[in-house]
Amino acid sequence: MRLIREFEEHCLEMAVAGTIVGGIHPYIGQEAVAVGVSAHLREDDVITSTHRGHGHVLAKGADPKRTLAELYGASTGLNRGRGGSMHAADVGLGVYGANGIVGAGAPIAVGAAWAARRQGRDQQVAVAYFGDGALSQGVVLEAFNLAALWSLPVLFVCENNGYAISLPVDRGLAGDPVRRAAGFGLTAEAVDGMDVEAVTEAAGRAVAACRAGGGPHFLECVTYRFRGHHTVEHLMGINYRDEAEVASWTERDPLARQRARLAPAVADEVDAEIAALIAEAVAFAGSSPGSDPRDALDYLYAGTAPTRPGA
Ligand SMILES: Cc1ncc(C[n+]2csc(CCOP(=O)(O)OP(=O)(O)O)c2C)c(N)n1
Repeated sequence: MRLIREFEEHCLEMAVAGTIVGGIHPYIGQEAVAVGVSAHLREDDVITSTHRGHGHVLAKGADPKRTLAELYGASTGLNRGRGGSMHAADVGLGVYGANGIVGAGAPIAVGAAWAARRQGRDQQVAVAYFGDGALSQGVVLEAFNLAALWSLPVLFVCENNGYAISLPVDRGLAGDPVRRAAGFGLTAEAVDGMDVEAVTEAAGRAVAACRAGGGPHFLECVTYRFRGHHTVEHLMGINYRDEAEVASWTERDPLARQRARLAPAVADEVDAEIAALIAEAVAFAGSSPGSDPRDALDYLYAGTAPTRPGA
């Protein structure tokens, strides 16, 4: 959690400074979800992520140096600096990509689980992360349906942070998320998404049941983003949330809650370790060459077809 928090604090500064171009969507406040779920994932398990994806990608084990380089647009980035914040992927690690299209990761996760079954990889689980706003996207409901129909090992993780951009969940979503998922036949429950131990416990049960052939599961993680929807909002000072509401969630900061459970010396050691990792990532990304614009069309197609004149 500390790695994700520090990574994103740095990214926010770099977005303001212009080193990271384009908006980023901070995950700060939601770290317990990605960490609690990832605690049970193996390297060959698959995740699909969202526009708010740095936490998911890092928690699955992506190299912080190459992830930061990706956001810097550097050629040493996870995707050679071509994807940036909203498209960070690491297929070898089962990270099938952050995704700027709300809900788009859910059918990809179902496809990955289906492919794993067809290829005899029965123990593999696919996790689809998405927000409360995605719960009303047709593709997510289709994904629920097919995963249940085919009893696939998919864990759907809904991070209910209370807002879809500025739309409060009680004005955008009819009914209850858990009941909505259960209506499709998914085993569904809600959990305190601000408590890493609660998420770890619930995700552990869900992932184990998926692996054991228990069909798809749904976890509603009730959480909150401490910052704006994205950096542009942050920079423009747009606000639609009540100060008292933000303060009451900030008191439930998952990092502070977990720190209180650790011996102070252990917490200090973790902090020092993370500070060193971030310093290393910043040095690596900062000294890496940028992507070459002349190669803009490379990697668009698989195979050997030339992608630029004369190549
Ligand atoms: C299909 C689609 N519709 C609309 C958008 C514009 N959009 C970007 S983020 C967002 C809100 C998403 O809210 P939620 O799923 O709750 O995730 P959160 O931002 O809260 O993490 C919307 C509507 C989009 N990117 N894709």
